[in-house]
Amino acid sequence: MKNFKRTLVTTALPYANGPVHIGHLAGVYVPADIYVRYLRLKGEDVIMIGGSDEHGVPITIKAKAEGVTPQDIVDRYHKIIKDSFEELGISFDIYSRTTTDLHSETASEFFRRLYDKGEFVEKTSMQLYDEKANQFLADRYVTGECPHCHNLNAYGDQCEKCGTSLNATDLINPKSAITGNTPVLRETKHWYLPLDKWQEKLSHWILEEHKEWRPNVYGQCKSWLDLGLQPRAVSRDLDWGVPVPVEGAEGKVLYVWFDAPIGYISNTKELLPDTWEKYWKDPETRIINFIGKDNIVFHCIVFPAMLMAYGDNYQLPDNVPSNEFLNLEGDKISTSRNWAIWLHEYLRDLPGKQDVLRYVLTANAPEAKDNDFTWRDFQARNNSELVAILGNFVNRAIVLTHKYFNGVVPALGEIQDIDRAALDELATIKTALSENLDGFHFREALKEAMNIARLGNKYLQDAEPWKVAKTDMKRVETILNVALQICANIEVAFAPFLPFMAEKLAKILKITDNNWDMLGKSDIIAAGTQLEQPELLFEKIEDETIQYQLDRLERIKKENVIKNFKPEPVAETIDIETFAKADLRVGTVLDCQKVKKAKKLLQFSIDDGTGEPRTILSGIAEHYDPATLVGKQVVYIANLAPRTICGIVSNGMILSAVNADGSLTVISPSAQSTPGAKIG
Ligand code: B3M
Ligand code: ZN
Repeated sequence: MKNFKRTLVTTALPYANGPVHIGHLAGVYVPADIYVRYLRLKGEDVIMIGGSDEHGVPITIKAKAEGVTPQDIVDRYHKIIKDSFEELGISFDIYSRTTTDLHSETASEFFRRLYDKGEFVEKTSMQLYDEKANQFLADRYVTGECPHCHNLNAYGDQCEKCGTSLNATDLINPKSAITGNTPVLRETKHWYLPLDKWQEKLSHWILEEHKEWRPNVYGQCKSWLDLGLQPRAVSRDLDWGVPVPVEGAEGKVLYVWFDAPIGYISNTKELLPDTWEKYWKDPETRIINFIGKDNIVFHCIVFPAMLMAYGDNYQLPDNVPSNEFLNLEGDKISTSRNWAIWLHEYLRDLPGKQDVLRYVLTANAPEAKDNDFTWRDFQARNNSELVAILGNFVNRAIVLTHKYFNGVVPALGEIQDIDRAALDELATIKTALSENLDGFHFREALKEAMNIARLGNKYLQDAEPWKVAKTDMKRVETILNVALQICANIEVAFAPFLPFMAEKLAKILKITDNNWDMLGKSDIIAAGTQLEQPELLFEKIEDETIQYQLDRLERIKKENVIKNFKPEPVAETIDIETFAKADLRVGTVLDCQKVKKAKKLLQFSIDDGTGEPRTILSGIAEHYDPATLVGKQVVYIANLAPRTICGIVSNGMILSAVNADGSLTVISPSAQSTPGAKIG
């Protein structure tokens, strides 16, 4: 591997149009933070750059919908995102935003230089224009019929029903989302970055020089390159963003995907006004972009092309670790359907459990394929791994030291095979752990760290200090010294993954100067050190806590069904005579029972005013407790031909509404009516 002097880690800038959720965390921020903490422990020169992406059309749409300004929206979410990252221990050196003056200047200058160098091509095209709102319509602002599946509510950039990506001009019957008007086509001028010009360089750089990139990243790049790169527009007709710094470009801003990656540069400048350039322009800097899989093309193709066009020694990323997607309880995470676990809500509902989330998201990280987060798995990993393996071992070692030696670390005496084996194993684990971290295999790395705790448990189980204590206290000294060195190894190994636990443990073990070199060693804590009192590192998560979260998701699912309910199309038109043939009546329920051996059927006995009870069977047993229906009034079809079901003759049909979620509601008159009264 090439030798680098320093590392610049960037993390995708989340859009400030909503809070961040576990999918973002698992995909980008938790792995990036683990990596950066690891390099810091190794004493390397590393900075971690983050920030909110505050431009783009979705922010303006949200602002319009709420009747506030786009700035109001981004102020709100930037704060929520920044605070929640901090609380989760994502250790950015800077978390800034793209609405700063510094960013505007940086992005403007970047565009202007490319413009002056003749790196853009100017093109005019026809775009949809809303004459009532007096503006061009971004693709998202247009809805209409999908030309492929004829979904009537497709967006101008994509049909969410069939998944096809579209141009707004493809839509049948387009409508402006701002005014509802039918837009017209108008000519507009934009600047395009000719990616085709960079095709060869990009192909060589990625396909030849970066075969080590994750297969998902490499594969996506390859298929883009194989298709042949096309010029891409880098400006938009919009009033929210960095204005295009060219005369005659009024009403035009930089496309959000042009300015957002420049945000990495602006934020580095903001952090290090005097020395930022060495992180971007020195070939001895290694640049790593942590991103989600939907951002691959922008980071591996578009932004590198921008950097090459700019020149001035800007360096390209050395690696672009991108994860696949994390699903939630079997369904795709979706902001619009509120199908997510929002970080700020997690922190509110499960206070003090930052490390549990970090652990579960890493253990389940969607590194090679999409993965699923479930609350049951979250609980199981906490209870049977963090509590039962890690917490339990550390606690036993420290409690025994207090019990036998008043918390003073005993000396290592004569070493036996079992001690040697355990200590040797630590060095082996260190190698595997470091290799996995260097290769961005965080799941595997975490498993290796956990192996130290497993090793500790096994060691105590085999060495049995509680038994040996009856005969040989000298031997107990050695056993506990070894056990405590294993605890100290846990402290170092987990520091990148579970920083809150590591800090607590360091306090108890009196480790003040943490570094990766200590890992694998068997003399981290000196004999004679007075330990602090033990403290539980993790606590069991009870069923109620999990049930509360599952109930929340269940509620959201129901709300979504109702929100997305589309009434069935109205049936074929009939005339009044046809309708009048159906004899609808009101009746009072005299009795109602389940029909034996028929899961769905209830048997009603109805007072229909004739003095003779009428029997009607109805398939609503799964929706009603029959006892609750007795005494109620219902509406039934009185002249339906009798039918025999399960040996019972049914004389009519009771009317029910079929609701969005499939439940049935029996129809009743709004006030007491006469049994047998005709409806019409
Ligand atoms: N805001 C897209 C996203 O959050 C975009 C990333 C920008 S990284 C420069 O998925
Ligand atoms: Zn479609």
